[in-house]
Amino acid sequence: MRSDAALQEMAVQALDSFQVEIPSWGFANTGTRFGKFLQAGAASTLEEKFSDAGQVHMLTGVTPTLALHVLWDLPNGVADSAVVHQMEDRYGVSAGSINPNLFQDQEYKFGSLCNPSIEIRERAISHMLDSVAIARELGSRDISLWLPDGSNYPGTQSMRRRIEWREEGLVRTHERLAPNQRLLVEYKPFEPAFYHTDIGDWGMASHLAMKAGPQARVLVDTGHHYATQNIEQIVAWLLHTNMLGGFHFNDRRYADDDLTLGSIDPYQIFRIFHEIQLSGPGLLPEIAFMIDQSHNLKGKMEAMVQTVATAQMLWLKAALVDREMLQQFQEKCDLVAAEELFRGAFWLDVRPLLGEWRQKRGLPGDPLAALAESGYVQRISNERGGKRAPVNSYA
Ligand code: RM4
Ligand code: MN
Ligand code: MN
Repeated sequence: MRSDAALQEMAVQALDSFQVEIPSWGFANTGTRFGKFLQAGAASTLEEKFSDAGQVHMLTGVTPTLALHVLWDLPNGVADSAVVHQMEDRYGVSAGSINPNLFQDQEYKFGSLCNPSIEIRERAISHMLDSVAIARELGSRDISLWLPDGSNYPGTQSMRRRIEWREEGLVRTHERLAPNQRLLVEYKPFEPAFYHTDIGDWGMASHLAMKAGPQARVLVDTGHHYATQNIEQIVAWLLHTNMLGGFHFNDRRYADDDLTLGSIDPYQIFRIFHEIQLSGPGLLPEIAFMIDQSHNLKGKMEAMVQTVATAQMLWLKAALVDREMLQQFQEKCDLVAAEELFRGAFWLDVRPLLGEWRQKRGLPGDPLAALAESGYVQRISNERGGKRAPVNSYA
């Protein structure tokens, strides 16, 4: 049995090492393809997104960066970097990963980097290069690409030629990276295309990242798998091959539902965190933990704070697995002892440990309660409620 003092020490180490990036689009009005329910407090300007992110960071202390989506947040490209810098200074949060947007413009109806038209492919590559330039200007390490390309009907596109086009686009993007930058390649099995997706799974993403160059890695979005897939095993493989670049965290019940992390299956995130912690702390700076959620019904500020707190809790639980003992049980094939030890850590109520850690750092012990008490949501709802906020159109 480990002593309370030992557990506390482990908890401090684990929590000190954990940070997570929040997405600008998590504060904006989004919805499903059937409709959007607008929220009075939703952010519609870059400044409002930074302000919301600043609040989340103030309450939790672990979200120092904000992921930006180029077309939504920097519609004028590199020229908007100066405004972003002002926002960073004003709200105490820095620009995080830069997300190119290849899914919105009418030109991309039949694909972007994989479009049969060379003009459209060039346009997509030039957007990728702009994104690299924006990231450089903002001091962001990661360019995080989700490619929406695919097709809806068998025989209507050459999957093989599209592989070549995609490889070319990624190689050319990689050539522009500064030495400290990375290209993250996300995968998703379907949607918006329903027959084939050009980067459909982690194997395709791994291949493309390797082909692109040494600074490319795979991004795992926890919502982008078929229902029965063993995501932690994918993570174990990506760690083994040194191809894991980061995560987009969210939860799902059916598909890419973008629900609050841990709301449906917290055990899965625990299992993923366990695989990462098995690799030791040295690798952590190489793994970008990011949230990718959109809340159609739930309050956006509350959802974000809830998510960050859940991520911390699950990270802490995974840190408390007695890995040495687990290994002994595994070697002896003592199945029940191994399983009980493993899920025993998951059953632990770590909220007191987390509360103590927060208080020692001058943070509110219960950030969700502190958010409610602060009146921030009420204030932004009053201030922003009258405006008709632009609505991001993704499902
Ligand atoms: C996609 C994917 C991307 C995200 C967009 C908005 O399904 O998860 O990462 O940027 O949604
Ligand atoms: Mn994602
Ligand atoms: Mn998604």
